[in-house]
Amino acid sequence: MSQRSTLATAHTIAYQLQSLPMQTQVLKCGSRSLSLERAQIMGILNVTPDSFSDGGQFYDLDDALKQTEHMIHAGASIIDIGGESTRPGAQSVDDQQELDRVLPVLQAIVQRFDVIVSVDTSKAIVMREAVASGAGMLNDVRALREPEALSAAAESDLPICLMHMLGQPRTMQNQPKYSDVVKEVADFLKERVDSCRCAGIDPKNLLIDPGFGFGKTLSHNIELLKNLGKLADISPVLAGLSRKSMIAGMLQDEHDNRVIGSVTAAMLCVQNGASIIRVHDVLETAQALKVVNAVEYGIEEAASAG
Ligand code: 7PJ
Repeated sequence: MSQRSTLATAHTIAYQLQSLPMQTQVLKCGSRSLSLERAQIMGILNVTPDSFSDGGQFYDLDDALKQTEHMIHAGASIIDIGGESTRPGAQSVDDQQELDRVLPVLQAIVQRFDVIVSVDTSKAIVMREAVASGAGMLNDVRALREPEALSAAAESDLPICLMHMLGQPRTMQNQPKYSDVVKEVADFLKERVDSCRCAGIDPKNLLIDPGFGFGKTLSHNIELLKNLGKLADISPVLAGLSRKSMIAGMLQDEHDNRVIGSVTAAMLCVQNGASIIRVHDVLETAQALKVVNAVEYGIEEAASAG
């Protein structure tokens, strides 16, 4: 039995014993709700000229909207817009540049589609403007450590993902070292969760993320994937490993197609307790997730076919 269903069963038994109504975690993302009873897919929309993997591809507004529509139809319940590239060695962007990249796309998506929009940013000003423009979730690879970010997130009253990163994007892959990667990442995330509580953020709004590839070697990433359940005991887990170099590292070949490797790794994350998976290839991931869910929960709600 997977970590997800073991946890779910333990919860069910606890509630049945107490004759209480079963509580499933539901995130309030502004005017929309998101149930975490089953794993959800977050589709990646990078609006940067230099982003890793799909950099430059969706920089144009029309292209960004087409890709958004495609991801929604394929099964994404969240669209994550990022205006700062955080690939190793990436240059930083200033406030205005990031606002100019993110806001027009965010506003256009909110106007046209019924979907939760998350904004991948570390800057308080981008968080505040994104909330004012209809964002339903915040996603910070620096876990609200930049000036004012904690208060901007607290004011938003939206779900926020806190990610672990060792160092800064420019240098993070220069020989990252841990004595116990799982414990150190968990301790960091616990400390950030505590800081959020102290800043007045409702713990129900917090998601955590080990930050695959952010200051980690391949073996660190694998260790974290195997032990994702330990993080899920702290808060619901969001995991992103789509097309990252850890996938190429596991495939051990020079071919550029990382899709099947990414989907497989995403399913392992789900089995190990992840609530949200952040991916480029939504259609392929959604298909795999349907198979996992059919086995895990039965086929009643999955489309029944011969
Ligand atoms: C992540 C992210 C991730 C969260 C990026 C890429 C690099 N946010 N933003 N988790 N990665 N929460 O898309 O490969 O792993 S940018």
